[in-house]
Amino acid sequence: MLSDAEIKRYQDEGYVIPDYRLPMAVVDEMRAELDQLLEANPEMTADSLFVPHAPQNNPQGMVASNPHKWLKFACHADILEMVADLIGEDIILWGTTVFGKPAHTGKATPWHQDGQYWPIRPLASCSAWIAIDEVGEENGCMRVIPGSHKGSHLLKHHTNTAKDLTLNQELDTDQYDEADAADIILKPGQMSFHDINMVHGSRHNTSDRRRAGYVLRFMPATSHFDRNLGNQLGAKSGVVDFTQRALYLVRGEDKASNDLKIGHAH
Ligand SMILES: O=C(O)CCC(=O)C(=O)O
Repeated sequence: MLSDAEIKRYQDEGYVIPDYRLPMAVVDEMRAELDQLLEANPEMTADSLFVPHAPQNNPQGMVASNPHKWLKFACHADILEMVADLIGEDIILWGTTVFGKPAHTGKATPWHQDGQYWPIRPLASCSAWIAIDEVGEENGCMRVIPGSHKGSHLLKHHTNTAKDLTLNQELDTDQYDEADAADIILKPGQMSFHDINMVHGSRHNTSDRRRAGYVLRFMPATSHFDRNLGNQLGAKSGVVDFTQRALYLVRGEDKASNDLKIGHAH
């Protein structure tokens, strides 16, 4: 599905926005599902809603709303094709998050590398960030530091528990140069893919428009999802529990003795 140039861009820069857009019917369905999810959880903000496709894994206390629909979106055939182009044919879907940044009050996401949070060894994962709304600079699009994944190691983070942040592990400011940042501007249905080591974050949303994205986390099934390590990392980041996280083998074979049974709904 991806061109050679798109694959090379992902390898060289750590991210790519492919020349692809989900059909509007799918985007409309996703937006309607997000409305329902928020209706079912009136006490929650849309800023970060974890694992809507497997809410039984969610320690946030989020009330489930059509998880099978969220799983279906995550397994869209075109998306899996593109992910296979980037990380190979053996693929595990191990997480999803809605980053739904409301208008006016939307939280920022601190500069970070995803690998700081995740119990995957060797560290390897590709995120698909799908725009549900129109996403631009003014409503707090994701920002990336192109090429920052290249060292293939984790940079120095500290804990920041400020209430206006979606996540609490933040890169030390001497670990990156914000002047190098690129904005990820997307139309509804467009998506970006980013590597687990890439430095990224986003600003607050002070605009009149919501900025919702549905993010899918895929790992190559040649890596292992280490639940014990997950325990330690989850305790640090506060909002996630990896011990019961359901792993869905969505393509190919598991090559790293992953537990594909724990946490699945009956
Ligand atoms: O949506 C955002 O603002 C942050 C997203 C993010 O950090 C991620 O998808 O890894």
